Amino acid sequence: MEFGTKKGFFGRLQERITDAILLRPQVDESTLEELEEILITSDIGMDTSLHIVEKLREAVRTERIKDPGAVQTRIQEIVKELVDKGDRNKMSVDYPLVVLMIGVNGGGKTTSIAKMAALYKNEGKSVLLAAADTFRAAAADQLAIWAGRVGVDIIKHGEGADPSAVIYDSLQAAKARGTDVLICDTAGRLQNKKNLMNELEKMNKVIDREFPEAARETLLVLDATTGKNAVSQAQEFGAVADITGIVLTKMDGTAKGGIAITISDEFDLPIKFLGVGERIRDLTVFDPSAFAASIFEREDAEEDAGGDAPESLARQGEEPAEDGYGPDADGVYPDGAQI
Ligand SMILES: Nc1nc2c(ncn2[C@@H]2O[C@H](COP(=O)(O)OP(=O)(O)O)[C@@H](O)[C@H]2O)c(=O)[nH]1
Ligand SMILES: [Mg+2]
Repeated sequence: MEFGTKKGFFGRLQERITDAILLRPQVDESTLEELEEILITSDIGMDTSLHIVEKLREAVRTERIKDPGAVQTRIQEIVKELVDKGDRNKMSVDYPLVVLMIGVNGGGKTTSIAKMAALYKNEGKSVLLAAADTFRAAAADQLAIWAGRVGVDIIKHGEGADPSAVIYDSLQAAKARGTDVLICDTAGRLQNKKNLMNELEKMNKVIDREFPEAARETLLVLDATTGKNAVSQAQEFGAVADITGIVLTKMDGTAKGGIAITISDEFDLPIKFLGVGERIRDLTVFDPSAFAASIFEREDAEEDAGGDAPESLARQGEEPAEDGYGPDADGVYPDGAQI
């Protein structure tokens, strides 16, 4: 899979780190200071950069690391520790499952919902989509087109409808049909925090009341190319919602992989998925080890941070079934659309 820059999520960062370490015969305090500067001037935030170097300094001291190669390995391990939230990096495996997708407009919510729907469908799960972004008619239409392509059902109301009413109807439908996974799209207006909070609260109340037995996930969708903005969105949405995970989109168009580390570290939020393109298959289940390994991946490296698409949602062991969702080799969907 391509990740936009041939050098992967970390772009020039990996080169700079490798040079800083490997050009020295031996690791010393000045190596660590240089590393600190490189990290701080990358898209990894100040606090997380200092955190990484602090852990590295401790390791160099206690483990008496002198060999540059060993430092590389240690950095990789530290990054893995920061992004590895164990089972929290995985989606709930309890069903029925209700997933609420939140995030600002343009972040990739609707597209990610379609991709997730395809993943679940591919695993044999029944999926229903709720078009609760009722702010613009186009939003529900866009979701309906994706639902058609993926081959899952959708519940939608007219423009301007109460989002919670859409959720309510979707919950009744999900219960009546025995749906495994209900994924709810929401509007991404953040201009008025109070409104957003009220709306999310209302939707959550409806779900709690109507479907208390369902497992829940609230995923914040963040556009990785927006760097620091994505970090402040994590903060703002985190203040109004119980976020259970992050979908980091547009990782194909950026070398700003560091944002995954910052968000994992500063907000203790698990990354669950990486969006790596606009097509239905361009979603990978986040793998902490593979992600950390990609820091030192060179241009010719075969591995990527997500593994082979389509990914399995299963925690382990279960192989996804092969069926014919999504575009053919030329990128043409069953409905003739081309993406
Ligand atoms: N390159 C790339 N584009 C993406 C990705 N995810 C979404 N997009 C694009 O980002 C734009 C906004 O996506 P959309 O799902 O409508 O965002 P929403 O407003 O949050 O629902 C669309 O043009 C998508 O095709 C991704 O992982 N990679
Ligand atoms: Mg949308």
